[in-house]
Amino acid sequence: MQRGKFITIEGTEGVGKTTNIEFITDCLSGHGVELLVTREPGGTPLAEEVRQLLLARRDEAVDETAELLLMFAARAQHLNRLILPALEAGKWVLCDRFTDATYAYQGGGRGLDMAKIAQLENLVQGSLRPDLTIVLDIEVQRGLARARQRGRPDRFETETVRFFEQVRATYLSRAAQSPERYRIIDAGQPLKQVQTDLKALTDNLVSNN
Ligand code: Z5A
Repeated sequence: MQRGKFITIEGTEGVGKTTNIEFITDCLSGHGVELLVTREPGGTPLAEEVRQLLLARRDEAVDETAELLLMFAARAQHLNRLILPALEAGKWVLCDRFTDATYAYQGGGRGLDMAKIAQLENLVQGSLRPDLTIVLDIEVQRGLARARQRGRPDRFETETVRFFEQVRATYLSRAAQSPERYRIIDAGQPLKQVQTDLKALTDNLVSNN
C-alpha cells in the first residue's frame, strides 16, 4: 500500500486557513483522494484537551518552555494515534498547522532557541516531515483585522503586532530555505483568486502523485 501524502496549512492570524481547508478538501475529494482533515494543537481527545490548556486566557503567566513542551506532547499523541495510522492506510492527511507553527510562534514569536525545537521535532517525529506545506501569507495588520471580526480573542490572539511580524518572518524564511516543500499563496487576494491558486496547486499535486 502506498503511503498517503501529508499536507499542512500554515499562516498568521486571519489568513483564511479555516475558510480554505474546506475548499482544499472538496478539490482533493473531487479527485477521489481519501482524506483525513485534522488540526494542531488537537486532533485526538487528549490532544484537544491540551489545546484547551494552551489557548485559554489565564492570570498565571505561561512559561515559554512549558508551552513548547505542551505543543509537542499534543503532537506526539496526534501523530502516533491519528496521523501515522491514516498515512500508513494510504489516506492523505490535511493538517491545520503542524511543527512549522512551533518554529514560527514559539521560535519566531517567543524567541525560543530553534535548535531546541529541532531536537524536539526529531524526538517526536523521527524523520517524518510534511510532503507539502501551504503557507497562506498576508500582511499582519490585514490578517489581524480579519481575525478580530470573530469575537473574543484566545491567548495567542492577544499578542502584539511585533510578535506576529516575527511569526510571519519565520514562516517566510523557512519557506525560502526549503522551496521544494513549501508553497506560498498570497492570502491578501480576493478569496476567489486564493482558491484558484489552491485548485491549481492541488490539481498539480494529484497529477504528480
Ligand atoms: N500554535 C502555536 O503557537 N504553536 C504550534 O505549534 C501550533 C499552534 C500547532 C491556534 O491555532 C493557535 O495555536 C494559533 C497558533 C498556536 N494562534 N492563534 N491564535 P488555530 O489555527 O486554531 O487559530 P488561528 O490561527 O486563530 O486560525 P483560525 O481561527 O482558524 O483563523 P484562519 O483560519 O486563519 O482564518 P479564517 O477564520 O478562515 O478567516 C478569518 C476571516 O477572514 C473570516 O471572516 C473569513 O471569511 C475572512 N477571509 C478569509 N479569506 C479571505 C479573503 N481572501 N478575503 C477576504 N476575507 C477573507
